[in-house]
Amino acid sequence: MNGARALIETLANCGVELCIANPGTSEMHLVQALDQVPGIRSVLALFEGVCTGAADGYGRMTGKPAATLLHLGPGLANGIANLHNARKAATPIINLVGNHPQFHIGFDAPLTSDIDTLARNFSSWIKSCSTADTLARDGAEAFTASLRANPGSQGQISTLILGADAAWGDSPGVARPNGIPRRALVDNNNIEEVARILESGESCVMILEHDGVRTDSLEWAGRIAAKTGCRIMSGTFPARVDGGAGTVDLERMPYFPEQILATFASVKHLILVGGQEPASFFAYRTTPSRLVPEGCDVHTLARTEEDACNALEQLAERLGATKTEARRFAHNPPPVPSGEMNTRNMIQAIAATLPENAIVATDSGLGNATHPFCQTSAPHSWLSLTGGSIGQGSPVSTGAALACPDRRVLALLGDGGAAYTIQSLWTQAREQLNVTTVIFANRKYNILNVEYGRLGVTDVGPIAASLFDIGNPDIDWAMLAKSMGVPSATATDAATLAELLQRSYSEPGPFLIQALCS
Ligand SMILES: Cc1ncc(C[n+]2csc(CCOP(=O)(O)OP(=O)(O)O)c2C)c(N)n1
Repeated sequence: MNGARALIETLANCGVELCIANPGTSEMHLVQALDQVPGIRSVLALFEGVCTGAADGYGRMTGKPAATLLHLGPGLANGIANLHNARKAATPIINLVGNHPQFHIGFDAPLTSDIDTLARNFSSWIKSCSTADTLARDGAEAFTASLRANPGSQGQISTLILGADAAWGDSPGVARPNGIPRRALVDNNNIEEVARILESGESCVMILEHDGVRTDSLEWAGRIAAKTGCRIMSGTFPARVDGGAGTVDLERMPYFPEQILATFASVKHLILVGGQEPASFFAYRTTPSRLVPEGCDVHTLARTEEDACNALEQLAERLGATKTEARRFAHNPPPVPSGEMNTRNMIQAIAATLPENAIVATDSGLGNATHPFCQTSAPHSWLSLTGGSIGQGSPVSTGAALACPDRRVLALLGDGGAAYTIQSLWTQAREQLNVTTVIFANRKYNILNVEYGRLGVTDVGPIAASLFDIGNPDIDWAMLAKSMGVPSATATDAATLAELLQRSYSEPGPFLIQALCS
């Protein structure tokens, strides 16, 4: 058995079920092993940003790492933007990056580069000196490391950079899987301190992120909120939150810093559960980076890497809230709209038709603004753009559909963001994935116009205007989708948008709707 075969068999034994690949010559032995080892589904993506974003979507839905297979430094570099988003989401991923053997590197052949430096940016675990002897064991370590929660936004991405000689050399055999790492339990003093604050009667907001916004965590948080009167809120862009009718009523932090400061204006205590202090997405001259108002105290119930769910359960017990009824979202979807394609109507069409148990992936564009309006629609999982690097929504929807073939996935994409990773459609067609993609085709980078205005600029010059405009030529998204094997249609009014959404939900396979809007 060679190193590649031992590695792939080890990963399969650990529980890896999916490899999203864009291979090259240095990965040929890994490709051969994928051919030989049953249990790992191999899926081709035509751009590495799709591989890494799809691994992110898969990991958010299953809690398990998918493997990516990437071609040396340049292949990895193409995938980094979505690995950045995945790091912020704390998604488990294992990157397998091929490399030249050590003896070849000194010749500075064309694809030679410093892969470790690239990997350092987003990886919580890196190994680049494997031999055929160690490769299988290193794979088992990479798997374990991807399941270990880390502080702050270090993420859970393992990157195994393997020389071709480690892959083709003789291996001592398959390695045994390690145990699964557990999150650390929070200190009892934290729970007591937070309980006293919640009992003080002063205005409190609990901010729930990562482990703190999981469905079981929300159940405890909802009971605590009902018992004590505190507010519960997710961050602005949670990696995954399961919401909709019947789920615990949860607020969401707004986007702009002045909105966040206004939200917390009369709050005396912010309680962090699974995340960090609120910070402004961008720096501005007139607003602070730290979004905690004067006189508001910050307390940590559980840090990112700690067991937030257990901490909330203990807190609920301490407060006598385990049997309290949480407040829940009612089922009250809006009616199907008619009329022009304005923001309100498009949001309403999506909320009115959202199918039961859908997974919604958002990027730039209108998707995120749709979230609050879908909370009284059918239950769903919502996957946000976690790291601000646009071009994530379509790959994430692809990975979510690979993870959950029985659920409809809805990708809500701005046309600017969609253009980064539109190759996802081809993988969706080839694998016949149940993804409905809506592209809000306003032919512009609208948010950049908004941000430009926030600088106080009233006169948008011709160069600035051309840098925020993505018309001329207009991309025909419906035609582009068809060319990649995805059926499509165009909506120019809200009733048609709703009708196309419903049609796509009733038929298997992918579908794309070009929503023409201004
Ligand atoms: C990788 C990356 N490049 C550039 C940006 C800057 N950026 C933020 S939003 C945006 C345009 C989004 O346009 P679109 O998707 O059409 O949505 P709209 O703002 O029009 O609603 C750009 C270029 C970014 N966030 N990430």
